[in-house]
Amino acid sequence: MEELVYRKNAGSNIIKNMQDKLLSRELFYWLYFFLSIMLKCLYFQFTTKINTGPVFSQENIPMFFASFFILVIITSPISLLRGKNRLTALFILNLALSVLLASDTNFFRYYYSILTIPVILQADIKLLNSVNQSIISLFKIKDLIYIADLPVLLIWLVSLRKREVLKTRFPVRLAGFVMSFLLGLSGFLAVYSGITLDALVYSGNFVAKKLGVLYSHLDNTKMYIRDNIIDENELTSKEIEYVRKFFNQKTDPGRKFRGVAKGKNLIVVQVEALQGFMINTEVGGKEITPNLNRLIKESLYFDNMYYQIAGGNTSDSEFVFNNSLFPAREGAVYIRYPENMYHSLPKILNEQGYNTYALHAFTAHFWNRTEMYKSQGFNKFIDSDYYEMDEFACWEGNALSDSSFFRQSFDKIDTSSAPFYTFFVTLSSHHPFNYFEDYEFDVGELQGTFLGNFIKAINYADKCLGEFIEQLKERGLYDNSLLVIYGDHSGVPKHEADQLMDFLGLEYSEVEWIKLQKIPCIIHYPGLKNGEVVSTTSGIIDLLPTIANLMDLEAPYTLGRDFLNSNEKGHVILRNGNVITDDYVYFNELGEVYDIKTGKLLKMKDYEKKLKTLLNKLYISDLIIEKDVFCVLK
Ligand code: GP9
Ligand code: MN
Repeated sequence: MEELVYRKNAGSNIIKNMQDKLLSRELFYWLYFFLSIMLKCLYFQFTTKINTGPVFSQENIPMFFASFFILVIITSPISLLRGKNRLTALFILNLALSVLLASDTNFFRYYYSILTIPVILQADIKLLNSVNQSIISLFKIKDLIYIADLPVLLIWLVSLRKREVLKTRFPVRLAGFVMSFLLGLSGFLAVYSGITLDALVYSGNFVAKKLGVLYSHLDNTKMYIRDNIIDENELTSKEIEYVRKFFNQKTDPGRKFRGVAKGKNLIVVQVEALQGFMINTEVGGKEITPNLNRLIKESLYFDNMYYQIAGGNTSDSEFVFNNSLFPAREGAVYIRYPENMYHSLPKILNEQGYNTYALHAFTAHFWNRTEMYKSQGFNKFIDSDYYEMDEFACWEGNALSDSSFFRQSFDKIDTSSAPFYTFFVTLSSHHPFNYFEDYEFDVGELQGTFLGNFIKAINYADKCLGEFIEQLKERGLYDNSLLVIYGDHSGVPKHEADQLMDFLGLEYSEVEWIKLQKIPCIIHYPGLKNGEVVSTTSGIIDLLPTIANLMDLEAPYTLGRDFLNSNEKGHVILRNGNVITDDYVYFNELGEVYDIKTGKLLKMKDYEKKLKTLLNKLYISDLIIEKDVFCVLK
């Protein structure tokens, strides 16, 4: 009897031991899977430089946890599978994610964005091009990290016998699935709620930086499904008529300054992060922008112009300038709508026999410029490949200095056989500005601070613009061209507002802050000697109609207005629905209107009608961009 009990106990002990062994083996397999994929995700984030600095710095922690919780969500259904199927599924998932991350890495090194469904659908053009052109240079030995663990895992999986795997009943498996899914979801939502996905910096890369590459893929897919499958995206004849009517109703604003630069070259410089408050401002008795200040004295200077970017940053300003449309509602119009038909400034000038060039000494595919410059009609894009990288000055120290950029540019284009349009996009004064910390411009007590470095960067950009203007004069182009210089967007993010307010002697308020989001705009036409300051509230969107008037061109499909002629009150509509006018500021999210001078809250009711008319332009712009209206409205 005793022996029987002993045997029974021994038997259940053996079973229990076996179960424990199997459980620990299975747990080990899962753990191995998580460690391996997390390592690969982190490798992706840092090898692409989407994230920088110490891996577990405060900035990177949300990305780390978000990646982990998304991985928990993705793997949770695997708990439902029986026996060895679970481990096989984990292996397949490991393989699939590894291939995805390796492809992302290669693609990112070339196109500066992760793979998205539209890109995969265009694989023949984009991916194969990148494969043909530089697969070997893109691949790095350390990328083997993506596949290094797979052979061992495979051998292990194949040699594993069925009885060596933990057997569980369905209710246990179901509980495992539900619990892990909920854990993943709640963990992710907790991280997500702590992140401000500020619309102004929204982009696939920004999402990947903050919430990891895995979530960025889910986010892209969600956007794709919404735009292409759920949304009824057909353009209706009613919509075409609506847009047509809107443009037909536009009245001729007037003829002041008409044709003062007719037939002349057009030289435009979009300056990185140049903000209005830098102009005519001194630090320790020295002007920050002496060259621009000098140019202003003999130019039209617009001191009340705002940038209007959304998710496409620099590229949005380029788009707004060249098309007089608003940026896309979400993401970058350059990336999301490159195949649309646009009535862009280069196209208008091409029709007049101009040669049109976009110049930017950076990787051509950044912001999808190669595609978008083509869509906008630029005859040629002079990108970093055209330049000798002989001098660096930029945020990562690896981009051509503005000085060298300007010095080399005119030798790369035809300036004699026909009038030309050159669209320069500078780079040196790009955030973060610590590259300029040791640059010789005395900023006094601001030395070593964010603002101090920004001021130095702008002082450097101004020096290069000074050299550029000298060059224009030496080449005889200054008196033969319409010169337009403007800033693309702000350089001081809101979290650095205090220092800026101190520097300018202002007290922070939302109204004061929005008033600081101005960019300077300087226009010089041949023969203009005495400068004039134009203080009408305006935006970059107004530049195309204004230039069209100065050059005696027709630009019927523009949403901006010629602010040298318009009899409307000055105003600008921002992409987020905020409106700034000569008299008031409307904050869209708050639904509140403030007096622009006194900062006093005004009665919303008095402005509702006017605002509705103004904001309708955003609707028209979205229709045009999202439904490619210009494809039929030519
Ligand atoms: C690089 C540069 C980037 O091409 O234009 O500018 P950003 O959008 O980051 O300001
Ligand atoms: Mn920029």
